[in-house]
Amino acid sequence: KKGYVMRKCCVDPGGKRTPLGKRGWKMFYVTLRDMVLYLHKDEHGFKRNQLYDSLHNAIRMHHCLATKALDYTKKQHVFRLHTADQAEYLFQTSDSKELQSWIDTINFV
Ligand code: I3P
Repeated sequence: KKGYVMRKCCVDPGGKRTPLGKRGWKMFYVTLRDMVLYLHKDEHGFKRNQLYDSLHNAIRMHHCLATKALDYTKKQHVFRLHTADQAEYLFQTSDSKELQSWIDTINFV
């Protein structure tokens, strides 16, 4: 699965709250492959900078959990991703169908 999503970092790996200045929403072209979620700057980056991107912006999906972020009301179609290393991210998708599709894909990889 792949596509554009918005991401917000809430809790960094290790469980500490993401510091102010790094909590903003940012757009990524996301691909899910071999149990790893790769966050690329855009589709172009997906093709050209795969290694760089994968080293710097990859989230291992093993023992991750994606749930609808019903408590986050500032944006629509948002899910929360809890990772095995205790990080927490919010991802905004384009519509409710995409939201469910990302959640199902992540939870059943
Ligand atoms: C953050 C940015 C986020 C905001 C976050 C800010 O600032 O404005 O959009 O989250 O609020 O800290 P920065 O880009 O300087 O990190 P929301 O969009 O959810 O309000 P927060 O600290 O309450 O998460």
